[in-house]
Amino acid sequence: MNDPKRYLITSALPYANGALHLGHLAGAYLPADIYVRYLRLLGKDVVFVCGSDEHGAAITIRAKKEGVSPKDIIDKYHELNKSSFERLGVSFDIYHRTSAALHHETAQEFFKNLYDKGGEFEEKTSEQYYDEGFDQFLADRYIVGTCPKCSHEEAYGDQCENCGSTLSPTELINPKSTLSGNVPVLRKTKHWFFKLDKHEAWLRDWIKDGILDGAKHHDPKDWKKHVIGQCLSWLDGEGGLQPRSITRDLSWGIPVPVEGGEGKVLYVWFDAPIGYISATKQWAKDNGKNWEDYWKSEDSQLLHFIGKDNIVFHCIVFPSMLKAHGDYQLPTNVPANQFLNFEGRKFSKSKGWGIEQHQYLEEFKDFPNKEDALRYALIRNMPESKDSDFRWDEFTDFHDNELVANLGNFINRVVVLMNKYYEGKVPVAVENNAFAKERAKIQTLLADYQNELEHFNFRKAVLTLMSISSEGNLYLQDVSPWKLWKTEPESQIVKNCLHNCLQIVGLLSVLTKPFLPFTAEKIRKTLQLPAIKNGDLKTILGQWETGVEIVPAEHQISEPALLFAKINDRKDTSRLALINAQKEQLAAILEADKASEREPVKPTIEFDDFTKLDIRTGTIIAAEKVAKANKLLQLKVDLGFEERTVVSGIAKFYKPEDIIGQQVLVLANLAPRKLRGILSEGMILMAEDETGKLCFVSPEKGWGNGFGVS
Ligand code: B3M
Ligand code: ZN
Repeated sequence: MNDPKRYLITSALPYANGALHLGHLAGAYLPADIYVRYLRLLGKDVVFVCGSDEHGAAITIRAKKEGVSPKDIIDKYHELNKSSFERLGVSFDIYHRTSAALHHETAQEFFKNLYDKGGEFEEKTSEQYYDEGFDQFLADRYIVGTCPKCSHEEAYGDQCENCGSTLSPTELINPKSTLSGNVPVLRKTKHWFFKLDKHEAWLRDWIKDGILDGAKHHDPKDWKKHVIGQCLSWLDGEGGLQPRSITRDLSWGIPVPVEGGEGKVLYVWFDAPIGYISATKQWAKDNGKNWEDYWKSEDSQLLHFIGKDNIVFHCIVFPSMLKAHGDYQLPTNVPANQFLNFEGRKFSKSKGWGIEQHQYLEEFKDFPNKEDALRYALIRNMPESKDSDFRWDEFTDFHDNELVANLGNFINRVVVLMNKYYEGKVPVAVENNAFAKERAKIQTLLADYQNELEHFNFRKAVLTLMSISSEGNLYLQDVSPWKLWKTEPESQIVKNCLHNCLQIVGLLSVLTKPFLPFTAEKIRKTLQLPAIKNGDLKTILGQWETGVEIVPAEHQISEPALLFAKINDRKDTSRLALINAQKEQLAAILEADKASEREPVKPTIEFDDFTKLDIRTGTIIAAEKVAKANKLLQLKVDLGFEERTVVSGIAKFYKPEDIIGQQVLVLANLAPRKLRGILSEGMILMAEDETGKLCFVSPEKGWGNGFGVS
């Protein structure tokens, strides 16, 4: 397994019901693209597949909301996401669709195969929510209600987006149909369940020890800890793995291809991962290849790049499906990422918090090398092992301090000097031993670069790339050829120095490719070297090691080209203005959020309703804690005409001894009620401050007790 013949790399198939944001890009697409580009540079046979996931209730819900057909929705977002990926340099070999006929056939065949085997599925009749008004069963997403875990009132039947819990519709408190708003009823319906429980034992060996069918399949040490941790929590969770329903009562989706399946479709999470197979089939067809080489041969490695919310499907459910089918290879790794937040919060489309890929491309259309600027910021902060945060200030710092001041500056200086001293013609190096130290240092860094990439440590890998560029800068500074050139323009030291620097630039032109593909090609153009092709990394690594020139002597390079333009530039503030505009939008959202918290939330009342309230001034004359109730204080309030006992929920904010003598407003005609056995005869008016603390609403000092308030 150490040196596979082929690689099949997948990125999660995004739902075609919306545009993708930067969090998606950093989670499952950019890391896969880096890895794939790296493999290609090594000359490996690799196929990178992705595409739109076009089934599932989320798509029909969106269509209903917009009053269009599901097909309109998927066509729109398929195109939008596909083109945004392309523009950002995500280099899929195919971006397929699960609405394609080939996919429908493939998924149905897969289902039939497991069905015909017997023993993989079981049929169960169960009770599911049904909307009587709309005359249909409700997919989990069509039911909302209160989350039993966190009390969020708009949890979906399959998941609470507030606390992240996985739910089943019957767990929701006060369930409602999103179609009609009515309370759904439970009705019997038949479904097919995939017997995951049957697969538990081998899955455990496979995940924990990397053992499959009694042989070593992979080294679990190569898997990310959080991925294994999540898998084990499923495997070792209460009750272990349970059969999972893989059909739904819906009309949008892939029809269930067996008797009794009329009116039902495959559950979207059953057909979506099969989408990787159908995408490979389509790609193979288009390119005269055999798809089975990639899926069924032991010489082939399968890797799934996903976000952490998809781990169970890619590490437990889909591998079980593949194993049950037989003759498919299982993934050798699933390097899932955690989540990227945006300026300290979760991305939220409804709140406008975050930026979508296509939005970035449009809003930054005049920003030089916007694609790589974004890729770089996302890689530097990639949520590889824990959640991370995208911030515009960091975007600016990474860009100006690293891309501009390090990489761009080194390449620019070398190219400028080359043109100035030698009209761009690479000088011949003679007795070049002085460079041996730097050469060896870079040799070590090259090994680190490869090692980090191979272990999906893309943050570290890109930093190593930057270290190589720093090495170049240091060397150039150290020799400072401009000093010598002034007096000795023909100096061999100057020639050697620029020759050597140019070799580093040549190296960088290839090393940048996985991360900064646009920059890489720009550097190639400046060097007047051919566009990068598969296997080039292997070639240059060999050249570096053996001292063969990457950019040969006498070769002609061209004038410097702009790679990156500083954001914090006093002469041209346009780029900083773009960043500031982003930050201002966010500040406005935060402001609006605060304001909306203060908006009236209760329905309007008539004046007569208001006059029913008898609010009086009073003074607290005694206060004590209520036994066994840490929130409550028992107060005695002088209302002028009488003393009242009032139980008030302010114990968290005030000590009894501190509030004796406090003037207050009391709702005096509130019906008395017993709290903890004490009759409370009124209510003290309190206001909440911005920290959530309750404060007294008091009459101006010096008022007597018992006066009315209007
Ligand atoms: N469409 C969920 C998601 O976009 C789902 C992934 C399918 S991968 C086979 O997060
Ligand atoms: Zn919740």
